[in-house]
Amino acid sequence: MKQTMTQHPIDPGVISAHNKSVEKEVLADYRHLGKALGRAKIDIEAVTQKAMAFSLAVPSWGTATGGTRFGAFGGPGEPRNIEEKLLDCGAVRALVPSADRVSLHIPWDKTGDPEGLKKAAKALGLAFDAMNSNTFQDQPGQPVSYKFGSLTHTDAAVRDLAVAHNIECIRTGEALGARALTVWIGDGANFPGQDDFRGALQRYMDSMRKIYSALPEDWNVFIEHKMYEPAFYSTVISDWGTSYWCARELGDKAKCLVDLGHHAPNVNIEQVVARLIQFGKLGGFHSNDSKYGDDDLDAGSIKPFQLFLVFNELAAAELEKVPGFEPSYMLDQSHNVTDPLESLMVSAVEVQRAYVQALLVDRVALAEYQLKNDALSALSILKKAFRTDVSPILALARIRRGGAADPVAVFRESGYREKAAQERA
Ligand SMILES: [Mn+2]
Repeated sequence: MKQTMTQHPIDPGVISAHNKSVEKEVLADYRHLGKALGRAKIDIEAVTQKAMAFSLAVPSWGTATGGTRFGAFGGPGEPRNIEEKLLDCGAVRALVPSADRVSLHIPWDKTGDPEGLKKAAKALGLAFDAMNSNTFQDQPGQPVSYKFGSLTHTDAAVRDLAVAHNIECIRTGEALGARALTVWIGDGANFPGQDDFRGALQRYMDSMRKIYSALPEDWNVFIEHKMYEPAFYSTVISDWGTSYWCARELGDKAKCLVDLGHHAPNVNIEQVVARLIQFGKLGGFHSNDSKYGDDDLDAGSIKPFQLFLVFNELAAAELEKVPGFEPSYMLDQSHNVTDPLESLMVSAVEVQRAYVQALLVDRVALAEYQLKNDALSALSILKKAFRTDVSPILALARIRRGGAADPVAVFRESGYREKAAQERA
């Protein structure tokens, strides 16, 4: 791996030339928005500072075409190893600076040189977010199979293997400077009667206690629930209630992770988020969007208002300084028909957009309308913030941190994909 001090996957000259060419318009739009917000007694500079401080992690696995269980149609220049995935994340980060962390998946991102990987990440302006374990696939040469489960398997030898793998993820993460482990299991049943519901959850807790006890002092473990798939009748960690119970039983370092696609259709996810905030157990997010199930579409592409409502709860908790509130924002998507890096950029911007819109909610007025049971006006307060086009704030926040006013346009102009296609042929 190259040991350059600072690496520029995207030529900074291309970014600054682009920014210069649109600077006048961005600033004019920004001033116009600043005036409108000023009338509502909102300081646009303070909002911009918060937008600049916003940070989210991109998933290493999101740099390549994910596909569906029916197949994947890969594009040119997709990364072949963790070093190339990291470089791709560096390209995203160069254009959208809020995407300044990477979430790794082991063993997909297994490395024999964590020190080198850490250096490479640092040179790209990246840090490592939560480590993700994988016990939903068998690896070559694996002595026992996860076909019928991992942490909850009926055979102790399989459970032990899955526990050991999670501990290996923690150790790798320690070497990389990560501070959390996300555990999602595919365990569950395809047929009624296949699983002993209570027995499986008991075995899960036995396994998780072993993983929990291997956590370093300043680490968290995030429990990610999912209603269905790959198991179609039931999953062991099916919903936020189960996730919450497990996290509470395990201890302070255990928290719940909300993947936006892991719920039944039409579940009120913002209310789930509010509950977890209230119970001090909200660990983080996997952002994506969906129409029917766990579709893993780009964040904000189908239900942007729902994303806003989720961030409305988060922004409220942040303003109220709810103790222990420090959620980790991550993307978790599968790209089928787009350039994966462009999708990651767009999603990173959309998540940040929802956050900034949520900062504009007039919470004093909202509380008054709630007290008066004026439902119509309460909704109008939320709609007013949601309808505000905060693009100039997002653009300026990116420009100030060295990113691009229009990330996708600069990415296409930079020739990064063409170059990758040549080098990774
Ligand atoms: Mn997820």
